[in-house]
Amino acid sequence: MPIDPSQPYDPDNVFAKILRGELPCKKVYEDDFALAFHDIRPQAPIHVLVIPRGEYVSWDDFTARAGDGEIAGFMRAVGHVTRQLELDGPGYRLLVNMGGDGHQEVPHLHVHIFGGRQFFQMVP
Ligand code: IU
Repeated sequence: MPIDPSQPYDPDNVFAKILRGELPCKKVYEDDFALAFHDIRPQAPIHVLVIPRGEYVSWDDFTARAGDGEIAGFMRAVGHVTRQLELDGPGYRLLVNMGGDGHQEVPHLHVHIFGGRQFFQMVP
């Protein structure tokens, strides 16, 4: 079920629990701004999620409320992960689902990194 993006941040959402170490994940990278881990239902040979450490429901919430340093640090972490996965050569796709129409299901901002195959067209 897609989330309602106007809801307040739920500190018990699944990604908050992963951040606190209460649930396991297959970790790829972490720093002061972000945690990256493999998606449990991969939709490509490489499917990694990058989430900010801060409590943001969505891309909209993040870009409205996060500080410039937090936004820059998070963006840099996404770039670091794509290079760590050696996707910068072959290329990759980034995706953020936002709110109901975007079919966002987990109410903590996450950037999807898809790689390991060619993506021929935008998925509408
Ligand atoms: P969405 O952008 O909110 O639609 O994507 C949520 C993603 O989170 C989706 O690809 C799930 O497979 C993934 N996921 C996960 O990796 N671990 C979990 O415990 C849960 C969802 I719940």
